[in-house]
Amino acid sequence: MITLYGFGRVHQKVIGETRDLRVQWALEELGLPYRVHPLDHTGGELSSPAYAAISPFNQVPVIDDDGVVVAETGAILLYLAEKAGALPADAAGRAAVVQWCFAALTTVEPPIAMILLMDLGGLPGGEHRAALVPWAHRVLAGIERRLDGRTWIAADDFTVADILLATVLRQTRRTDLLAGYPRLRAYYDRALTRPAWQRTLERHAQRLGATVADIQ
Ligand SMILES: N[C@@H](CCC(=O)N[C@@H](CS)C(=O)NCC(=O)O)C(=O)O
Repeated sequence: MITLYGFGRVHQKVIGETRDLRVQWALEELGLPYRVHPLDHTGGELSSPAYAAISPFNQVPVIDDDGVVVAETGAILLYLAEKAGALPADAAGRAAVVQWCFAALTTVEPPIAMILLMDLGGLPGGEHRAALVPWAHRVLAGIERRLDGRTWIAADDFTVADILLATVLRQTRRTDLLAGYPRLRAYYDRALTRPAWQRTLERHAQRLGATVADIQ
């Protein structure tokens, strides 16, 4: 049985934003049995020696699959997809999934995550935020081009790369950054109306003592 180490208590401001959602969505989507081990971040549980032993940076998420411990969201999602037989059979198809996982996390996410952090008050915004906006548009325009004639980002079928990209894009949901990108907007809606994401939101909200409306 897979154990997902996720948040059980975390600062109010980041409920609904955390990366354990990405792993839980993958588990729900792939139909793998799992349990969640809820950690109390506000109570310092991520800094405990027991958690440090499995999480190199004292962060969430981590999974433990009967002794196989994996940290880092992208690595976890690729591990789970491989375990579930949900990666393309051919090398080119697998490489495309890996490429788009990395693209989501290392090319698309940096400007978008920084803007979110500023909007949540975790970093000063102002001119710093203004400088990030053109960078965000550059990566969003690249995704818009990639989605020409495509339903999903890496393959004909939905893959874990879509989980990463859609959850990265979700960080823009309280901004107007996606306006002007019709393919991207439709892609985003297509991904986030999937039943597995809806189940993930419900379970996450329940665990964190919030409502789906609070975190959607
Ligand atoms: N590169 C890591 C980043 C993990 C990460 O930033 N986790 C955040 C939650 S989304 C965390 O645990 N924050 C609490 C802390 O750093 O104290 C991944 O993709 O898994």
